[in-house]
Amino acid sequence: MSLRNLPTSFDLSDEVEYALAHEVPVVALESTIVVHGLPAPQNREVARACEDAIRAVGAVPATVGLLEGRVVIGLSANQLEQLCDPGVGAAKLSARDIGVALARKESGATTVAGTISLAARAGIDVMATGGLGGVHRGAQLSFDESADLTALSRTSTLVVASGVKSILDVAATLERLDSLGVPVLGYRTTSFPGFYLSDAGFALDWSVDGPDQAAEAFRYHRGISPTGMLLANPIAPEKQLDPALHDEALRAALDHAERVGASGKAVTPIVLAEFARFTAGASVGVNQSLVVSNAAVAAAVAVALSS
Ligand code: PSU
Ligand code: MN
Repeated sequence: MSLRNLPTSFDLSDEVEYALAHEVPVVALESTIVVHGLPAPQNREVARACEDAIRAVGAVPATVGLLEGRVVIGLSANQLEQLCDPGVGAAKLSARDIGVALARKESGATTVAGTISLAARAGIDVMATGGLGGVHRGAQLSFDESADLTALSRTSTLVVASGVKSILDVAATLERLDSLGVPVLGYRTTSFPGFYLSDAGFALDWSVDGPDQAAEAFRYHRGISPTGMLLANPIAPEKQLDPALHDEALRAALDHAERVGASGKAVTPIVLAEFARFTAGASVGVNQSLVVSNAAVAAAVAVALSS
């Protein structure tokens, strides 16, 4: 991890800079989930709760985003507030968008793909999110597959997520992760999590019993492969969304996205927002608890990696 070779467009918060220089474990967080994935005011609560959960385990949170043409690793609450300001109009930035956005001095929120690309450049090995992006339903015609997958295939980062979003084609996404050489490890489970649901109904080849085993597997993996790793941490069954409500909401949200003609990067935010409306906010509460749990697990793995 070299702070010396950072591009001049990077600004690290003092806390993150200190941590990286002194091998204090750091966990990257994305800003798209806050700006485009969750409604106000819960989005601010989630951001704060994730940072608290990471600190509680002895790691340092580094929320990533672009502010006026600077890459910020370790956004302050005020900076994140700027990104959430509708007046700022922060774009949703995947990995491919960042160079152009920097050239135009823009502000924007980074997706998982964007976040791991930048975090890895700064020497951060672990990231937490809610649900990874993946292959959308109907992708055989639309070709809509999240750049999160390809970014994970070329970035040596361990991402902790509750599987992939259940709005996706989960089976196809697992196949793509296989093709791309990205290992999927169940965290204390042998079944792939289903984002709002504890179990998506797919058996996993590998499972770990805690942070030490996860860190050990990632250490060996990165020694022989350039790809990242997905650590799949399910929401506790007693906290999941009611499965019947989930299935109804899913149908309604996908129908809604089709009716309004959503395409490209607008699809995921529109489907998640409609999911929240249909479930009267229940999906937001579930999303909130799973992402905070993922942040805590990511921090524990970062601590294990640094010891
Ligand atoms: N996890 C969540 N909510 C979200 C996301 C992840 O619980 O909104 C975001 C992440 O930024 C992820 C993005 O990278 O959704 C995927 O978007 P797309 O399908 O357009 O690649
Ligand atoms: Mn897409």
